[in-house]
Amino acid sequence: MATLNFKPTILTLFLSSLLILFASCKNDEDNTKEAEEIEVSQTMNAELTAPPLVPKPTGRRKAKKLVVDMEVIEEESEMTDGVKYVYWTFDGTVPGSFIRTKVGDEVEFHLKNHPDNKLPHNIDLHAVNGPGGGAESSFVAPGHEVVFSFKVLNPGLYVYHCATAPVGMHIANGMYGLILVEPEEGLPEVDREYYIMQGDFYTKGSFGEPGLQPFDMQKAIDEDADYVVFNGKVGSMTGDNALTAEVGETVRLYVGNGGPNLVSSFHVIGEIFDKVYVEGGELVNKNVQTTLIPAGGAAIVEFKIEAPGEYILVDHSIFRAFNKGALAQLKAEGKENKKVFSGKIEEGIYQPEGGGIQEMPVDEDELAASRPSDNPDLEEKMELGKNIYGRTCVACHQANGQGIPQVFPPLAEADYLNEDVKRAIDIVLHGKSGEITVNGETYNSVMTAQNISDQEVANVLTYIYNNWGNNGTEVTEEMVKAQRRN
Ligand code: HEC
Ligand SMILES: [Cu+2]
Repeated sequence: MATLNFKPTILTLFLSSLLILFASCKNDEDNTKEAEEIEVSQTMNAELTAPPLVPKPTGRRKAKKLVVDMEVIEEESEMTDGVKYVYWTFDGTVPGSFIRTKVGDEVEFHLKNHPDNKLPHNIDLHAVNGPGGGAESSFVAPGHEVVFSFKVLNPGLYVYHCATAPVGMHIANGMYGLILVEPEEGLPEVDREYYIMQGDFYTKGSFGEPGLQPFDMQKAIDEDADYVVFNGKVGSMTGDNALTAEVGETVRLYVGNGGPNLVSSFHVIGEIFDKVYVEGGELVNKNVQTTLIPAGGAAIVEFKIEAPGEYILVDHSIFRAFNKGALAQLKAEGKENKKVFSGKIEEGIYQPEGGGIQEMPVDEDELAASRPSDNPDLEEKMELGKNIYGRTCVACHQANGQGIPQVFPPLAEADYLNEDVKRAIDIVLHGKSGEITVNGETYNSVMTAQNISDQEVANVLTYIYNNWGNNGTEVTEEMVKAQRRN
C-alpha cells in the first residue's frame, strides 16, 4: 500500500507547489496592477513633518489625490558648537520633510525653489515608477515652481534626494529625506514613531574646527568624512532633544541613509529590534541587533522598551559614533523592570575607547568674549562651568551627571568625586584609565585628558561640585595650577 501511495503523493506535492509558485508570481504582478487601478476619491493636502517627527498614520483612509508642497532652501546652520555649514535642504531641515502616503495615492508634487537660492535643484523619489524618479520633470530654477504627479504603487519606505549635477554635492549638502508608502490596510499600530536619517559631511576643516566650513569635494570623492551624523548635525537628538518613550511602549523608527557615501550599521545600544522591515521593503526580520542601511536606502525598525534609562542610537562603525557625531539618545521613563535589566542585554555595553571621544571644538573668539573678570564670584564660575560641561563633559557623563551604567561613571552624588578634589582635578588634567569604583559600581575604561585651561578646569569642577547633590567644594585656579605642577 505504502509504495502504491508514494508516487501520487509526490506528484500531488509537486503539482500543488507549482500551483503555489504560479499563484504567488501572479499575485506579485497583480499587486502593482491592482494598485494602478485604485481610484482616488478626494484631494487632500499632505501633512509634512520635520525630523524627528512623523505624520499621522494613513490608517483606514481610502487612496487620495495627495498634494505635497515642498520648498528648497539653501541656508547656513550649525553642524556642531562653533561650526557652521551652508546646507541645501528640502523645507529647511536635514533630512527634508517626511512624506506619508499609501498605496494607490496619486501624489501631486509641487516643488518650489526659493528666490534667494543660488542654484537649480530637483527631486528623485525612489517611490516613483518612472524615469529619474521625477528628476527630469522637477528641475526647477531659483524663484520658480514645478508640478508633476505620480501614483504610488509599491508599499515601503523610500529615500528621496536631489539629483541635480553634481549629484553627489547636492546630496552631501543635505538634500534628502524619506517618503513612506503604507500598504492599503496601513501599518500595524505602534505607540511612538520617529524619523531619523544618517548622512556624511565633508568639510575643509577637520571635525570640530570652528567657523564656517565649506564643502570639500576632494574629501567627498575620497569618502573621507569629517562628520557622520543623524538628522543633519552633531547632537540633533541628544540632551534636551533626545527622543522619548515610556517603558512598555513599542517604538518604530523610520531610518534612512542619505549618504552620499557611507553605509550605516544602525544599532541601538541596549535594545534588540523585535522587527526590521529589511531595506524598508516587505520582508520582516526578527530579533536583530544591527541592521545595514545602504546609502540611498532605508529600514523600518521596531522595538518594545522593557526597562527605563537611556538608549543610544549609533552607527556601529563606532568611530563614527564617538568621533564624528553619529550618536543619538532615546530616553525611556517608567518603572524599573529588574528581571529584564539584570539579565544580559544584547551584546554587553560597548567599551568606548578614549581617543578623542567627542572632543569638542574650542572657539578662540568665543572664549575671549567669555573671559571672566580676574576674580569671578561663585555665580560667575558656575555659569562658565556649566558651559564647559555642556561643551565637553556632557557627551559621556550625561546631562545631569548621571553617567551611563558600566561605561561612564556618574558625577552626580559621586562618592569618588567627593572624596578627593585633587584626584578629580588630576583626572580632568591628565585623563584616567584603569579600574575605579564609583558609588559601588566598578568602571574600567578610559577618559582622555581634557584639553582645557586651568581656569576652565576650576570652573567646570566647581559647577559639578555645587550641583547634583555633591559636597559644594569650590575649586580655584590655584588649586588646578598646583596639580598641573605635580
Ligand atoms: C570621552 C568620554 C569622557 C569625557 C568627554 C569626559 N569624561 Fe570623565 N570619565 C570618563 C570615563 C570613561 C571615566 C572613568 C575612567 C576609568 O574607568 O578609569 C571618567 C571619570 C571621571 C571622573 C572620576 C570618576 C567620577 O565619577 O568621579 C571625573 C571626576 C571626571 N571623569 C570628570 C570629567 C569632567 C569634569 C569632564 C569634562 C571636562 C569629563 N570627565 C569628560 C569619560 C569621559
Ligand atoms: Cu539640489
